[in-house]
Amino acid sequence: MERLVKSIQDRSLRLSVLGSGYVGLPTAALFADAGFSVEAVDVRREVVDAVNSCVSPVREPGLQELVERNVLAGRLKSSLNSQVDLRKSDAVIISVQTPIYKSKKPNLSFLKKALKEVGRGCHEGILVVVSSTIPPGTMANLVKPTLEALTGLRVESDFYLAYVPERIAPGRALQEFVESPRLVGGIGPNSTRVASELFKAVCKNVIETDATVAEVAKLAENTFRDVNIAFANQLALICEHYGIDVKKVIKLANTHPRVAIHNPGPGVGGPCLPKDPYLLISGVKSSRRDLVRTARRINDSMPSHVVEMALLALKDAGKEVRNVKVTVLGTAYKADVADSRLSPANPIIRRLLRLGIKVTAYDPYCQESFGAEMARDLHCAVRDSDCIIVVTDHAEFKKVDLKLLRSEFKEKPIIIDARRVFDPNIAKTFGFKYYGLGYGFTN
Ligand code: SAJ
Repeated sequence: MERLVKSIQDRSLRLSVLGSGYVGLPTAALFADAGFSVEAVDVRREVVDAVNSCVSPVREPGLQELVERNVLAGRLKSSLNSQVDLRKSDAVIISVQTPIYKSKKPNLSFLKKALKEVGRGCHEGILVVVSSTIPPGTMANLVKPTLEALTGLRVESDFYLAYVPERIAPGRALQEFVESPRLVGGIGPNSTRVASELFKAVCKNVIETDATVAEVAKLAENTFRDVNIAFANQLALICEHYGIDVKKVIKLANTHPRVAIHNPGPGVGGPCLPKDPYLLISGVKSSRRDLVRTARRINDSMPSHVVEMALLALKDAGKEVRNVKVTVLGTAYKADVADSRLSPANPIIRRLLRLGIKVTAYDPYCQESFGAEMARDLHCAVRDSDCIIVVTDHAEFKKVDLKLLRSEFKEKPIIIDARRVFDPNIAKTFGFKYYGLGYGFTN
């Protein structure tokens, strides 16, 4: 163990990172930048080729420079899984996806495949870290027995095994990787010690715990956020009922020193929040998970609510659905990222299209249109439009000059503001019918 610790301190440790996606590639690049020799491994040849030619296949602020600098310095290289010999690595970080099936049950097939590969290269003294988000108990009941069975080695005495969940949000990945406190949960104290030493080379604050606590804590963070947003969404519907503004309500409630309600929106998207609550509850009986499931159901119902708002508004304006054009602003799942994974724009656009509505989408960062026509800029997007639906709160949308834009629209234009980016009074002044999520006023 001391040899491994020393190789971390003098940076002679050779690290492999399995999975070069949104989490794996920043991980590999940051460890390379800290002075380690790092191999970023992936099954996709285009990813491997891109990294080796100094191009980051993941769009994330600062990552391109980091990849380029470290590939040129010879500290970072990328390889296909089939080319990797983990026997040459002193440590491996597993950073593969753990999606859920349609049934909402965890799909651990990518992790199991990675474990097989690690099992082949596992040798005495190696440190194996899992960074993928996993259901509670996976380290103790799947990862540990699988690796021990494949290698004949014992965790803690022959090799080291820890769970170190990632906490990085797209758009701020590099900064958060370094600055957010990092949980390090070893299978035992030796594993915790070496994993902790490794992550201290990059992360400013490392908190030691055990593997199962770290697994539940990681899932608890995202589930808490999902439940909080579900509450904000339900509050928005309550405020619509009472004809008051949820923004004012939340602002006032949050002046209480122990209250911090999140923002309502058109739905919860992205790679984590729609899935992690299901990982948290996957192994427990139904009487112990109803809050989490209800929150998921509320958040999943928000796209439908937004479409209903639009249909009512069109009806009120006397517009026939088969003759209207609706513009969706934002296909990214959240503000200022080029990432449309599980974006609420998807169910909103697809439902509008199914109703026979002509839909145009515009997003300053994302090319994904979910079947709508994609406009190249805002003015093209709203030209001859009857209604805009704000799905993503990109900074660009908050700065929109409604006065300037007004002439592009057809008569009696409608704004469905599901992110509350516009001032309702300004919108009304320039002739828009304004409907905001949780804004319980009719025009
Ligand atoms: N959203 C709301 N209202 C809010 C906040 C967010 O509707 O008040 C929506 C967003 O628009 C988006 C979704 O929720 O559609 C998820 O966005 P998010 O800001 O919660 O962030 P993610 O999914 O990009 O990242 C989360 C983060 N977790 C927490 O903040 C607890 C991040 O730190 C994790 O690293 C990441 O999940 C992950 O990978 O697990």
